[in-house]
Order: sequence, then structure tokens, then C-alpha cells
Amino acid sequence: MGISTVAVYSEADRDSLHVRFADEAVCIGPPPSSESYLNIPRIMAAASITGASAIHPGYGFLAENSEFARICEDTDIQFIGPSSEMIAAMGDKALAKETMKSAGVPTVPGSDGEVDTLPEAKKVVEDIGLPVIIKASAGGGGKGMRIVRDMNDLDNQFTLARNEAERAFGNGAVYIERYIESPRHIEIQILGDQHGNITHLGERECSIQRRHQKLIEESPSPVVTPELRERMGEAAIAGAKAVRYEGAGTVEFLFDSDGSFYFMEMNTRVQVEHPVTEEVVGVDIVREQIRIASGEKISRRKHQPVGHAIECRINAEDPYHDFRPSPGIITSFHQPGGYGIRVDTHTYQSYMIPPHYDSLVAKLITRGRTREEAVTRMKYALEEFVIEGVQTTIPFHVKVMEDERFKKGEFNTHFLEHFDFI
Ligand code: MV4
Repeated sequence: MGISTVAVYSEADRDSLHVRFADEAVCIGPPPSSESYLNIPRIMAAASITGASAIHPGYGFLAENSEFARICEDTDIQFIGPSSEMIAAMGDKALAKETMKSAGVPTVPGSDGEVDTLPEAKKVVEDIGLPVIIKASAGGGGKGMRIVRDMNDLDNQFTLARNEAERAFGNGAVYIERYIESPRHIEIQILGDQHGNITHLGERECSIQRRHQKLIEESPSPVVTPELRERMGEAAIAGAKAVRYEGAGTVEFLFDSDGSFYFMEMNTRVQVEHPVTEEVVGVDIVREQIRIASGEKISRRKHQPVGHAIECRINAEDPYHDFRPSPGIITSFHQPGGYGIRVDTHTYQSYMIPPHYDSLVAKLITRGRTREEAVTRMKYALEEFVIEGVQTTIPFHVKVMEDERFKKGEFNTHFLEHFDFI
């Protein structure tokens, strides 16, 4: 886009590629994120001394921090993302659900907003039936959830859920909904501009997760037909229109085995898995975020996926030992390339993966005319990918690409629970 860039980095990330490739780079502190990437005054100071006009928050740390967005709003530095109120509204999961429900987005039957007392909880469960799931309003991404299958456990689980939420988020509020046993996680990518236009870029299938960490994502989903895409896309747009959403966002749905779908959460940032959408719809999502923040209009055309894309997250983790982190020096590095292959990474040979942050080393994305072609290409690309010196998830991904169920697209969020790797 011809925009000059400033990278901020902690002492642990000095040698990261983004630091080298940016026009300027500012060190914002020591490795602990509380003293660098989460330290708002240091980031604002870096923006100020370099004369930055905008901040792209990425997808971690402060990307969904309404306080940070608000501070940007109070200065002349543009936050590339939605308003601080929008981030706060979607960060309150019970409120987000009620907002979407009012907009006509399908939601899982459950409590109307938060449930404050045990008698109230009992009443809700009597109405909707067992099993139920208790979720923290301030949670999200699987944090602070409890499943109740027996009425006799409700008392205990309700109390535990509230205490846990209070301890983890400083907010004990919870809400209750019917537990869907074996859903798929399917999410819709949306874009909204400052002129009230909202569009969707189709779905991503994100059911291959382990402990709420996504490992493999793809677009389109093997189970989404053009008709279903239209319905899910329209539901996501209706929700986004109701709040006049601005920026890139993701509306997450639970997709039940009977074909129904329900709003789960809305993410107000660009996500790790956005490349699979870019590959099939031909839209640069980060470019759109920047265009939207500068007041430009988004394209009003309908986006249709062409072909199929898959992403494998290559983490510095040992899949042979419960995915334990494996930081250290990459002694040998060779990345695959060629037609239909994309690698997004900040690393290279001799790079030291610091132990302080999460373990994503590279995103390997393949594209094909069909899902089968994308899967085959992924298998070969994984086999060409050489990373030595640290353990990685590459051999795990090879095994998944060879799995019959995976190849048929027959899986849900429980897939990795009965996947025996090794
Ligand atoms: C659910 C659910 C079943 N029924 N809600 C997990 C993350 C958080 N965003 C919500 N989650 C779930 N909510 C109802 N009513 C199952 C999950 C869930 C899950 C969802 C998506 C992907 C992986 C998951 C793994 C375990 C549980």
C-alpha cells in the first residue's frame, strides 16, 4: 500500500523478521508481555516518537482490549479496528449473545443474559433441559466453561463457575445455554466500513482444535453448501448491521449435526486463520482493515470462494509429548514453496524461538481447485518443510492429512480427542 511502517518489539523479539522488514523499529521493553506488548504507555510512546498515524493491533495482546482502543480514540492515532465500545460490547459474551438474538441471529436456547442466583439457574435448566453449559460472560475462547449433565450437579457447577470466573476475569457473571454435544466450529468473516456497508467473505471450518487452540483451519467448510453459506452469511451480516460494525470481524457459530447453526461469539480482530479466506476469495483482509480505518468504502460485490484452502499451524511444540512447548534455536530451516503454497512466518535459519510467548512458528497454507488437491498439496508441503533444532507440529499435521475421516471431511470439535497420533 506504500505506507511506511514502524514495528514494536520486546527484547526477546529483536531478531524477528518483522523487526528487520519494517522501515523503523522501536524496542518497547523486556520479554514479559506485561512490560512490553501489554504496556499501553510504552506503545503509545513508540507511536508518538515515530509520528505514526495509525496502529494495527495484530491478533494477540491488545487486539481486543477496549481500553487500548479508547486511548487511541482520545489521541490522534487511529486504532485499526472497531470502536472501543464495540470491542467492549462483543467482549461481554452474554451481552453479545443478547444483541445478536435481538438482531435475528440464531442463538442456542438458554438464559436471557446473565444468571445471578441458583434458583434462577434451576429455572433456566428446567426450561431448556439437560445437558447445559455454563459460560463466563467475561470469558470466551473456552475459558471458564462448565458442562452440567445431572441436575444434582447444578448447585456445585454453578458455584464453581461463578467463583472461577470471578478469579480469572474479576467478573463472576455467567450465563447458561443448552449444551450441543458434537458441534463443528464454523465462523464467518465479515467486513464493515464507516458508511454502513457490511459484506461477508464466506466461512472457515475451525473444528480441528486441541484445548481450544485451533490447529487446522480451512475454507470453505466441507459441510457448507452455497445455500447454507448464504444463510450463515446473511445471519452474520444482520448481526453486524445491528451494531453498525466497522472493520474486520468474525462471527463464530456452533454448527449442529442436524444442520442448524447458532451464534457463539464475535471476534473484533483479524484472526490467525484469516489467510484461508484470503486464498479463496482473493481479498487481502489486512489491506481492507487499513482501507476501512482510513474511511474508504469496501467493495459491495458478493464474494464466492474459488477452490479450497487449508492452513496448518506449525507450532514449536512436541506432539509426541502432549504438545509441550519446545523453544530454542532453529538450526536448519527450509520452507516449501511453489504454486498453491503460502508460508507466513517471522522465523528463519538460526533464529531463536523465545520461551516467553505462544509457540506459533509458521502458518502453512495450501490452495487447490478441490479440497482433495489442497489436502494432497499440504501433505507434500509438510514433508518438504524442514525445521530442525526444535520439535514442531509438522509430523502431527502429516498424520492428520493421511487420516481417512479428515480426508472425507467427517469431523467435529471432538476430532482430536480420539485421534491417536504416534
Ligand atoms: C458450546 C459448546 C456446546 N454447546 N456451547 C468453546 C469455546 C467457546 N467459544 C464456546 N465453546 C463451546 N460452546 C454450547 N451451547 C461447545 C463448545 C466447545 C467448542 C466450540 C468450538 C470449538 C471447540 C470446542 C471445544 C469444546 C467445547
